[in-house]
Formats: sequence, structure tokens, C-alpha cells
Amino acid sequence: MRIAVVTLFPVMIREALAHGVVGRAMERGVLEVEYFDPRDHATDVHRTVDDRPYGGGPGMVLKVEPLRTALRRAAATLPPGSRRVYLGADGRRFDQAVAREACGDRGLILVAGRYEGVDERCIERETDEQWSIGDYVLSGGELPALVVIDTIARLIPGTLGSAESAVQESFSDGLLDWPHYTRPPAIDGLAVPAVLMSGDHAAIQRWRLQQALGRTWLRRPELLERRGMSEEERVLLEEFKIERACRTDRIEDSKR
Ligand code: 4H7
Repeated sequence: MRIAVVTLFPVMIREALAHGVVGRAMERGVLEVEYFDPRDHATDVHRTVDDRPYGGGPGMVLKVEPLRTALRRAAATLPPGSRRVYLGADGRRFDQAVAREACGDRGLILVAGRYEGVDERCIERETDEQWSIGDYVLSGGELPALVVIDTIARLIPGTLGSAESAVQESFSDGLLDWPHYTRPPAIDGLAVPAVLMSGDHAAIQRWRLQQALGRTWLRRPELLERRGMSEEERVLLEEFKIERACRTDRIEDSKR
């Protein structure tokens, strides 16, 4: 897949993408990220990329011409039909489903705003969609671009090793993760759950699914609501609730 980022800070994104799983995906060539910097298309000696807002007030707006040229270069370079996405807090919420939808595309253009934002007509005429990564204000669209690229990259075949993708595709889909443990077997008297030391792989799988269901029920019930459960999963979750209730009782008792 090819992703173009229109940004005043290409180095910020390039360096962040050089590491770990995404870095390897780029080395293998399953993901290609290209940069289009409006500053390269500024026309004056100072290479100006901002301009004063109509209506006055503090702050500046990304200058139209350099941005538009960078965006059009990106669109001309990427496969025809690549979606142009503006990253802003008022966009459609970016989540795993949006990422899954995008990872099938051959190309994607991400526009990272800076200053107080981008001329509204540019957004309307030169982009197709707006995405937001969450309800908070950031000083630029570069971090959202990184979040989007990392999430999508993990879904491209060839990014994750076979072991990693096996875990991802397994029963845990749509659930929060189960807890993980490594050595030592006890930390300050806190032991690793015994089942994980049992060597019984079926029991371990069952326990992990149960933990994932239980945690999702406790922390993000709306995710479970949306996803639904199989009959087997319902039974596992009921067992989780009962065990948890017993544990809570024991804690209450010990306080008395
Ligand atoms: C576009 C327009 C995305 C991009 C304005 C981007 C949050 C998100 C930005 C702005 C973003 C998100 C410029 C508005 C800086 C706020 C202080 C970059 N913030 N900004 N101003 N939630 N900011 O996805």
C-alpha cells in the first residue's frame, strides 16, 4: 500500500515510522510512505506557508497555494482513486473498522494541518473525508497521521509475522486484550495465574478468552454489546463474573 502525507514536518513522521513492526513493513516494501511538504511549493524568498485569517484574530492559517500544490502533487503521484483524508478533531472517528476499510485501498493521502487550520474551501474541494483520532486538541495533524498509518500498516498482509497475525485473527477479535505475564513467577508475593504454568494449551486458550471477555465487560461494555457473544463465550463470561464476585466477597471478609 502507498500512503502520502502532506505535512510541514515530514521528518517527524519519517523518524517515527522507522522503528519496530512498521519499520520492517517499509523495509519489506509492503508499505510505502511518501511526503509532500507545502514548504517545497512556497513561492516567495521566505518560503512562507502561513497567512493571516480573514476576520482577524490571533493565529495563522495554512497558506492556500503551497498546500494545494503539495496536495495535488500527492494525488498525481499516488494510484488513481486514492482517498484524500484531512485529519482534524471534527472528523469521523477513526477506529479499527475505518482502518480495515482503508487497508484494502491501493493508496491513501493524509493531510496534516498546522497553525489554526486550513482554509475551509481547500478542505471542501481538495479532500474527500475528515478523520479524527479522538476528542482532544493537538497542535498538528502529524500525530493523527502516525496513528492512522500504524493502525493500517498492521492490517496489511506481510506486516506482522505469522505468529503475531495468528493472535490478531483469533477469537479475541473485537475484545480487549487478556493480561500477559513473564518471569519471575512471583513479584512481591503476586504469583502468575497457575493455568499459564500448567502446559495445558486448551485450558490456557480458554482462560485467555475468558480474561478478554471479562475485561471487556468490566472496562468497555459497549464493545461487547456491539460485538455480541457465542454461547460458549457467554458461559465463560458468566464464570468470570461468579469468580470475580467470590473474590470480591473474600476481600470484603478480610476487611471485617
Ligand atoms: C486540522 C485543523 C487532529 C488539524 C486544525 C488534528 C486533533 C486531531 C489541526 C488543527 C488536531 C484529532 C491546529 C486545531 C492547532 C487546534 C490548536 C491539528 N487535533 N488544529 N489548534 N483529534 N490538530 O484527530
